[in-house]
Amino acid sequence: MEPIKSAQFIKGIVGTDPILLEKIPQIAFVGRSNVGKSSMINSLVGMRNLVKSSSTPGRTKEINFFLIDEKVYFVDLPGYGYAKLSASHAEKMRKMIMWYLERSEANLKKAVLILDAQAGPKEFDLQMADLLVSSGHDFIVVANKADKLNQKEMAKMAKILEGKFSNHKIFFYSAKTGKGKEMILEELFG
Ligand SMILES: Nc1nc2c(ncn2[C@@H]2O[C@H](COP(=O)(O)OP(=O)(O)OP(=O)(O)O)[C@@H](O)[C@H]2O)c(=O)[nH]1
Ligand SMILES: [Mg+2]
Repeated sequence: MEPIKSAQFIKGIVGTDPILLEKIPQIAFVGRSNVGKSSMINSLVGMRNLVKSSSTPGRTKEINFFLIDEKVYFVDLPGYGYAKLSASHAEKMRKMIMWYLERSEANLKKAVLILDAQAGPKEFDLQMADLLVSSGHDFIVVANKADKLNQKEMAKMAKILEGKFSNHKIFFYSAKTGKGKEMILEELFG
């Protein structure tokens, strides 16, 4: 699989926008706050600072569109479902995400449901999986921050994830080291 050659930030939206109706397909990165959605996009494209990421949960506040190799949009969504976020912020983000996935008529090719490989699947992740299924979106599961696990822990987590997401492809990834990148790029573009 060839590496991504170009990536540029196009715009951030908070509601309806002409970009949603473009023919260019979208790949959306969804998941709880702080699981590493923004970091994963940076790491997949090989640009450290394309997307702002932060150790403070709630970093991403808009639905951000990045044009990848002139042919697909990576869509970085805000996160929610994180205990340390204020209830009002989380609710606002929840509504925005629901709208994008359920009602915006976005040209979504695939969703990437990211979760924390160490924390494992949380109630939120399962709810998000249900939402993706009910809104008709195809998705893969990525357990990010796999650099925090040893082999044995990873094997154990793989079993748990297979139990919860039996109909979906599951990948371990590390946005920190880039381990797992080839397989994910192959899945998204191959
Ligand atoms: N060890 C490790 N840390 C990571 C990895 N990916 C992200 N992080 C860290 O996790 C924190 C959150 O990363 P973000 O990419 O901002 O997470 P996000 O899901 O975009 O968060 P929101 O925008 O708040 O929803 C940052 O401190 C990152 O450096 C990884 O693969 N391994
Ligand atoms: Mg983010």
